[in-house]
Amino acid sequence: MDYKYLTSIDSPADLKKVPRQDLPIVAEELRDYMISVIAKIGGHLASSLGAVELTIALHYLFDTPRDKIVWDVGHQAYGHKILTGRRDRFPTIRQYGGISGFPVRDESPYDTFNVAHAGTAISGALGMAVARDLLGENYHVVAVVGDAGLTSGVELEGINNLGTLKKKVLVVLNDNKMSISPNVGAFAGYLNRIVHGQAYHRLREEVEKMIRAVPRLGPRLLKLSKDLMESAKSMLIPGLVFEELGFEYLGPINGHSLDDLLNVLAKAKERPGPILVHIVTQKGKGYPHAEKLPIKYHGVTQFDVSTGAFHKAPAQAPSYTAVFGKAICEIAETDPRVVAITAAMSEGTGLSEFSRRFPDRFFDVGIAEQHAVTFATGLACEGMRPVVAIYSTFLQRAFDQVMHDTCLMSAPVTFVLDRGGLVGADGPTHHGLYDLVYLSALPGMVVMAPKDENELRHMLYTAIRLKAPAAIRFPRSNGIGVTMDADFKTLETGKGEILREGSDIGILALGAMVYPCLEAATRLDALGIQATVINARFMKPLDEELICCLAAEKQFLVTAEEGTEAGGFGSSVATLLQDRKIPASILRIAVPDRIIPHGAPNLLHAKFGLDVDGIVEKIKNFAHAFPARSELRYRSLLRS
Ligand SMILES: Cc1ncc(C[n+]2csc(CCOP(=O)(O)OP(=O)(O)O)c2C)c(N)n1
Repeated sequence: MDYKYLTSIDSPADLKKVPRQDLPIVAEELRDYMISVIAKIGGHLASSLGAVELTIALHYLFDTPRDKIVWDVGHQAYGHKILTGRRDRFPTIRQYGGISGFPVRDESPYDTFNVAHAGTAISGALGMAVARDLLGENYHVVAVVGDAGLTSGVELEGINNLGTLKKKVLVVLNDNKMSISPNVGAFAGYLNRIVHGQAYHRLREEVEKMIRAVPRLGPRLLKLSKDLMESAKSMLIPGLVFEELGFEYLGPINGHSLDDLLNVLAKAKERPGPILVHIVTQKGKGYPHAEKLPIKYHGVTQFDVSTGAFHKAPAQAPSYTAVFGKAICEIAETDPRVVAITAAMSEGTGLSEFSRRFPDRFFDVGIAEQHAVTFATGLACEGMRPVVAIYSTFLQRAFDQVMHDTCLMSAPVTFVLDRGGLVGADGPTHHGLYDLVYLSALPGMVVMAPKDENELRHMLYTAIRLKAPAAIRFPRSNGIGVTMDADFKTLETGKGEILREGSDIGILALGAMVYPCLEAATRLDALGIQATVINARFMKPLDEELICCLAAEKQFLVTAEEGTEAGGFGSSVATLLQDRKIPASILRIAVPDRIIPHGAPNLLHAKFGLDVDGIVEKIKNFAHAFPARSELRYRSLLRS
């Protein structure tokens, strides 16, 4: 497509030069550009397509970046990136060294707040508005929130606070009825009723039914009630709840009509206090395949623009997600106590099949990780065996609930943490690097990481049978391709597995690091370093006996984990040996304690020395640095 405007828009100032009646042309070009780029490199697509007109209207009307736009989640902000000077860099989005898939302050002054976890927009915007007023400044603050993000606890806390502080903040509610899958919950129902005016119509029907039941007076009263209801209509719909909470409410309006958007937002801009503009949009708008299958096009890999077909990678082993999804169904078939809970991620966490097969035992609680954990704990208190499937990064939000509710009551809740480790393109907000640390800090929590997809099945089975909270974390990847056992096994808690024996060094590997360490050990053989490799299985409790014996026997130990080095598995091993007064040198292979950028997982693994080459190199260098280590060790042991 030849662009009439897009190629000359390098900032919102350029956008403002476009005649208002031609803005739909910009919308069309923006969509075309987004689709053509994302088809080549993958990324979040459907939400950004739905927010195109809103993005144009906001930058057309407001004086950004002086006026602040705070996006919720930020996966819908691709258009915003393109219109704010990043058009040429857009093809690098989510790739190592390229621009981020989410708004990031360091990247652009137009990105006012770092986002990616849902629910933060209103709180962030309110903070900015309060700062603005305290500092005597004068600019607009706009929070853009999706209908699913709106239902998250943090967002509701923000609404609660904004409604009382009465600050001048414009909240745009972008209602497309979708989370990643269809939005769920009572609030979603309320928004739907606003859009369709059902609250009013239902009340009207109820009143009419009651009046008809009154003998004789019925017809006359009916006439009177109709008049009354008509005049009360504006009180009943729409947005009454928001009005009651201290907001002005405007809407619902068509979020794909630039005229409607510009008119209503211009009005909203002038209002003195909190105002909520409710716009209705379609996820995937403008790309028929995404309109039809918005869940599939929420986040995409490469695809063919004309057919919409995804480029399939050659068949590999099943993903950990898929293996979990199948295993929980198998276990639930024979154990009626098993229930599954997701916080708006049924597809991502592999629970779709469970939701179809066990609808009474499946709960999508919406973007509500905190509630999910406490709700699961309640279920566990009364005899159920809840499995809470949440991405490692999103469970961070429910840390207090895991401690205060699950752990303090020793409730048998199983936490299944997908995306443990480096997730790749989504970057720092999504890397699951902290779970091993934050979960193992909690008393009574059992923390496991499978070496392969077969072990994941046994760990799930084991966790569900434990009388304690347990967590299983695994990476966002395909499994190893191992043969699957027909039956489930209970693993002994806190016991590792010796996979290979070698006389010089001991490698303690956790989860996804086990196979790379095994391969590294084979390579080290050729360099004259014989390694024992242990599959640690448990981050907590540690296999103390095995670790202590290994430390006493070997020249040095290596710990390997795909998690942050600060307080992780390596630290736990070091602390154990220190406490037992066992002298040991430990090489810790882990992710450094700093913010890890986005980029393809294999690139990041190589960068931090977590791939086979990196492991070999690190061990080789460590061995060279301590040539006399073994003699030292034996002498010190003889002394003790
Ligand atoms: C705390 C948290 N949980 C889960 C997610 C995963 N997630 C990303 S986008 C999304 C749906 C957002 O829907 P909505 O807010 O309505 O925005 P839309 O994509 O429809 O524009 C979810 C659940 C997240 N980003 N943050």
